[in-house]
Amino acid sequence: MLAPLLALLALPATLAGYACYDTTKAMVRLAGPGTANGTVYFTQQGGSDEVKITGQISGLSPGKHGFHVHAYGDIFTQGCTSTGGHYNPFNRTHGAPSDRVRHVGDLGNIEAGADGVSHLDFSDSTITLCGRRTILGRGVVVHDGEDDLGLGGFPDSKTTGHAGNRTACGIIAAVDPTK
Ligand SMILES: *[C@@H]1O[C@H](CO)[C@@H](O)[C@H](O)[C@H]1NC(C)=O
Ligand SMILES: *[C@@H]1O[C@H](CO)[C@@H](O)[C@H](O)[C@H]1NC(C)=O
Ligand SMILES: *[C@@H]1O[C@H](CO)[C@@H](O)[C@H](O)[C@H]1NC(C)=O
Ligand SMILES: [Cu+2]
Ligand SMILES: [Zn+2]
Repeated sequence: MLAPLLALLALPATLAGYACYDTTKAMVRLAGPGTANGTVYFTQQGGSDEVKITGQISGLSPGKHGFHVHAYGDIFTQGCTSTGGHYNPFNRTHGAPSDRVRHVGDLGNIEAGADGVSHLDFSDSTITLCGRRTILGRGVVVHDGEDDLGLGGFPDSKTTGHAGNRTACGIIAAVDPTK
């Protein structure tokens, strides 16, 4: 009696995390048009809705840079442009990672030090590596500018966070989780 009720209560959270049955791992190699490049890993333990994001990106200008999952993994047709807009399967407005209303792909900003290197080590429970709204096969984009998290008041604040040009991008590929 109780189990179906609990399942129902858990259903409406469309943006809440989606646990993978098995541990799943993915990586993205980021490269130009700009000077930045690097590698980022996404890891989701079996049974957990939390995706860990780790890695390093170098060649950035010091400061904050918008960091998003974009809708497509197509870096072939027109470079970073053909990755489309932010991954947004629920047609929401742009927001901060901590906002209830956000694009699934809204991972906020990464920050580079004076050496131009950004070390990534954070987690997100809205993106997922499995199920119908997996980020596998989609794109990651690093921007020249800072993501204003929807609050900047610019015409594109509510769609792109006014983060400016795309300096690097790559495709999220599944990798062997035991390595
Ligand atoms: C990656 O970026 C670093 C730092 O800007 C640079 O020295 C290196 O040549 C770049 N590597 C590639 C493959 O572009
Ligand atoms: C997405 O939302 C906007 C308004 O926020 C609406 O105009 C548009 O029709 C919606 N698109 C879809 C596919 O539902
Ligand atoms: C964005 O890129 C375009 C094309 O390379 C360039 O003309 C423009 O100045 C860039 N914008 C900024 C703000 O850097
Ligand atoms: Cu972006
Ligand atoms: Zn967004």
